[in-house]
Amino acid sequence: MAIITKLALGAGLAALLSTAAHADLTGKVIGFSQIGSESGWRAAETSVTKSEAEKRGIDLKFADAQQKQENQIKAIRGFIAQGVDAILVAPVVSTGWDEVLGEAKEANIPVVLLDRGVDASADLYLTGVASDQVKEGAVAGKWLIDTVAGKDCSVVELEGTVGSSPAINRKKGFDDAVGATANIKVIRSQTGDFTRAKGKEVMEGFLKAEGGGKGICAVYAHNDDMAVGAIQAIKDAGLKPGSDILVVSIDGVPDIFSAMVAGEANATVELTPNMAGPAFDALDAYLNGGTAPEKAIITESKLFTQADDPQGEYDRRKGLGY
Ligand code: GZL
Repeated sequence: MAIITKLALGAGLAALLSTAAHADLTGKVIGFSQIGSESGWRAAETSVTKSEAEKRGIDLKFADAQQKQENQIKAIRGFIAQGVDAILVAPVVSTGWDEVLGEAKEANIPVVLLDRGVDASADLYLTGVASDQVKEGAVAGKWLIDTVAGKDCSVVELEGTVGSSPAINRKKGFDDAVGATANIKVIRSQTGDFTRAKGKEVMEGFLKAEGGGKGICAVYAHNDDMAVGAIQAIKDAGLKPGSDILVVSIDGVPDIFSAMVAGEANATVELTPNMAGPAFDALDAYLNGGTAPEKAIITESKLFTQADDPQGEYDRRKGLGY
């Protein structure tokens, strides 16, 4: 039974402490198979990973998969052929990894998963650094339950990439939370693939299907980028996001805080972009000390609303690689 190590640190503090804690990976060659740059959060994770690697003297080999699993598998095989010391993977979807992870294991190259999980045997990777994605959905659901305070509320849901662990888990957390109430109902749910453009397009469809939006009380988006797209669609339909239609999402990127300042978004659950710091610390202990980390390293999920100084949160994140 994998013991969960809880990292109760916010984004800034985690970056700070991992600098202090970083040990000797100088000269290590580490491959990083990144999903792509589909969202502001993903871009921040990439820039934070590169700066964390630089701080540690790591030779990071970066591969952008443009959100295609076959490109990730190709990149991982390339890292294996190069004989890298370790591999980081942010797996775009949960299934289809057993074979290539088995090849890395055969080559004795440790793999660390970042920000998403895989449906594969835990002995095929060293550890995974991610948030508790079910909890993120539940926190968003509880915020809505508390906010509507018993009033009837029809919600539309913008789901993440089909088959990805955050889409599966954030849906479960939110739907289970609101499903336990008698007044909140998810009336439509569709993937927006974690992007602004798709989030806007799907929200436009929801608004059209629901009498121009009159029937919609709230939108729950699995990430802030889809929420920002939905905000634009709501405004184009002549409604006020944040009041006519409540907006709750996940990630905590700067643009959701500027939307909160404008009164156009209501709540977000923060996801630290610094998954690499804990990943490199685990690799250091393993490669230099033979210490096997826990199988899951869980990062903090913190709710932010319009009451939590959104301008200050925007300013604080601007310098964090977004
Ligand atoms: C979640 C991460 C998600 C972000 C999105 O851990 O995988 O992927 O929430 C990103 O912004 O696309």
